[in-house]
Amino acid sequence: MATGPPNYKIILCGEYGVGKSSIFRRFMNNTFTVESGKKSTVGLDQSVRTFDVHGQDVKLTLWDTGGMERMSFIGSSYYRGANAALLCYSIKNKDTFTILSQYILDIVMNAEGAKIFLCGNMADAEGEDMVNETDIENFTRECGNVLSGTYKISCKDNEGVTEMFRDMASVLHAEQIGRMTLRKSLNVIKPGETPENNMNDAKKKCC
Ligand SMILES: Nc1nc2c(ncn2[C@@H]2O[C@H](COP(=O)(O)OP(=O)(O)O)[C@@H](O)[C@H]2O)c(=O)[nH]1
Ligand SMILES: [Mg+2]
Repeated sequence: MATGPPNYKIILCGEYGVGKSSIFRRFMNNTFTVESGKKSTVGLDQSVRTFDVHGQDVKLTLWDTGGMERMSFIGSSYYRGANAALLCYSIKNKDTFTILSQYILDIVMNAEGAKIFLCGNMADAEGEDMVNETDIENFTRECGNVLSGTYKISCKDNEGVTEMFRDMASVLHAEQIGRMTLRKSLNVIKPGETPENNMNDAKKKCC
């Protein structure tokens, strides 16, 4: 079986215009453009980057929506097998924040087991009716333990983007290691064993 660094799939979620493609471009080749609008390429975009997590290579594959923001347009392949969803909003647009619970529903329904991270983009912006700390605290409380991380970034100023992905890589990998350790300690299936003969062994031991 092919082995290599673990690879975690992350999907970008959130309203049109919050900066998902800008996050994607920062991730892919560390660029920023003021251009908005739907992608020129058709379909979904993916990019892979490797991060160092405590001396181990961990790959993240980031998926962008290609301009089809809602589940109904995007299709289930986008969500399928996702290890994480980056729930994006624009700090300078409250509407993109208040709608997030709908996106959480999409994620929970279509990407079972995916960890959800909250990302406020456009931290460089200044204005009147911005998403503030109280809004974020209230939302985080309402979400209970649904959120695995909360970040504020600026794609424009390149603030916090790499740190965010490094943290996500570390959280996702720690969870995976935890799951593997648990499986090992439960001794569910030993190498070369099938669940059936493992059961038979257990029966032999107890009878
Ligand atoms: N001021 C500011 N503008 C940004 C930032 N990130 C993205 N934008 C702009 O917001 C607009 C929408 O970004 P885009 O990445 O296309 O959003 P998407 O529709 O969610 O993919 C573009 O004009 C970007 O240049 C940011 O951090 N700060
Ligand atoms: Mg986009």
